[in-house]
Amino acid sequence: MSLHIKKEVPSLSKDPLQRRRWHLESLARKIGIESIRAQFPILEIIVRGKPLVYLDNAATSQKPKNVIDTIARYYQRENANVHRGIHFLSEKVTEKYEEVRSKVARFLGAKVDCEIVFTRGTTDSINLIAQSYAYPRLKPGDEILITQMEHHSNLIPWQVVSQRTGANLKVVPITDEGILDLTQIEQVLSERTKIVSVVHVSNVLGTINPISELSKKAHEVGAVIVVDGAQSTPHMPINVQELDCDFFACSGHKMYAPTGIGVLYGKAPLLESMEPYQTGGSMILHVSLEKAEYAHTPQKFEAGTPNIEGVIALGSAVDFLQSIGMHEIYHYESALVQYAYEILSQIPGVHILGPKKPRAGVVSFTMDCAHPHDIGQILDEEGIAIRAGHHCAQPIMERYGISSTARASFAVYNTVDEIDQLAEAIYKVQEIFK
Ligand code: 7TS
Repeated sequence: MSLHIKKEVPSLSKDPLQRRRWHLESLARKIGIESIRAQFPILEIIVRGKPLVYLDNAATSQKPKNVIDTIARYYQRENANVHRGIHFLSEKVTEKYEEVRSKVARFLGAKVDCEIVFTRGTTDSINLIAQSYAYPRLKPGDEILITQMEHHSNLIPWQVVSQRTGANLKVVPITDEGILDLTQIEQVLSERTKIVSVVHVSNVLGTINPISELSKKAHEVGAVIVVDGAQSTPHMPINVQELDCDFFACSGHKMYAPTGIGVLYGKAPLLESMEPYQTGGSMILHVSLEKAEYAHTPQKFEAGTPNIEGVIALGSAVDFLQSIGMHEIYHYESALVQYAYEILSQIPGVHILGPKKPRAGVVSFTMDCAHPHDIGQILDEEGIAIRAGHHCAQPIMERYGISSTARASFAVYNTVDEIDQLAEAIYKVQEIFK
């Protein structure tokens, strides 16, 4: 069996999938999909004789031309070190670097620029919190609360902190549907809870967690809340005031910026109260042979020469996102993910993980007839890039009694046609393995 999408006049169609398709096409036109796609040179490449269909955006997104140009321009015309030179180039690049800090602060809704620390990515940001905030404060008997749907980046740092401090790591389970049971959270939260660390959007289930509600509950018991925003920041408007989180971590490379650059947002008084994560050049006020007086946040957390090119290109990635609009991106991508969910769930023998709605970014699935790696390989022959594996979230796999899934993950440049091609290729997998 293969897929046949009927081309009819919208008002005449009774097929909900067909209506969803037309709706998506009209949203795509509104968002300017053709001009968006034209900004990504990599989308023109041919893979195994077919045009690339890139559906591995949760691993890393592709980069628009303005980001690529920014990197080239930086090395061709702007390169110098920041925060240490009095010459023209150094002053200019320091200015640009700090301008991006302000831009990111506005993008995430931070109150002041010094709440934005540049890191290597989400993993680095969470490790910074674990080492600089949690490790010096936690005592035996204290509790750290995470969920069963965390990426390893928001699990292992807390395992290490609890091993070193004697604090207990508590895990909120997920339901069969792949959402958090908020009543369970209330039962686990207590005065002993010092840190709640939770993923905003699951990279496997697509679940969107109710962060502001969780923040309220965490604050009621005097805990701080850390949000892993790796999979939410590229797909929806983020406002840390509305989320009322204490820390928020994200990765540039999943939001159209280069690899090796990320952000940690932290409330200013918390960051000021923390010891540095790393020490060395560029993070001090004064140093003698005996001791050092540290700079204020954020410099205190940016020891050594930072990823200057990454920061400046992150600024261009934010420009790209804002040129479309985060609300518009969320609206379009939600419709895209819903369409993918609907079309894949109609294929016999395909099982999708996570809730139908609301969901963001990803559709992970298994098939009765084929292993996820075989699915990935056959899709690759069709020029379609997806990821197969445990997605660095092995506790989720364990929860559902599986070892891996196939995962299609989306970005603003993906189209309804690409999802149809994905579905066609999945029918092909069935034909091969039946
Ligand atoms: N948190 C979540 C929810 C993630 O999805 C990822 C990466 C990370 C943290 C770590 O981000 P990094 O930039 O520091 O590596 N997730 C994936 C993925 O799903 N496929 O490849 C990487």
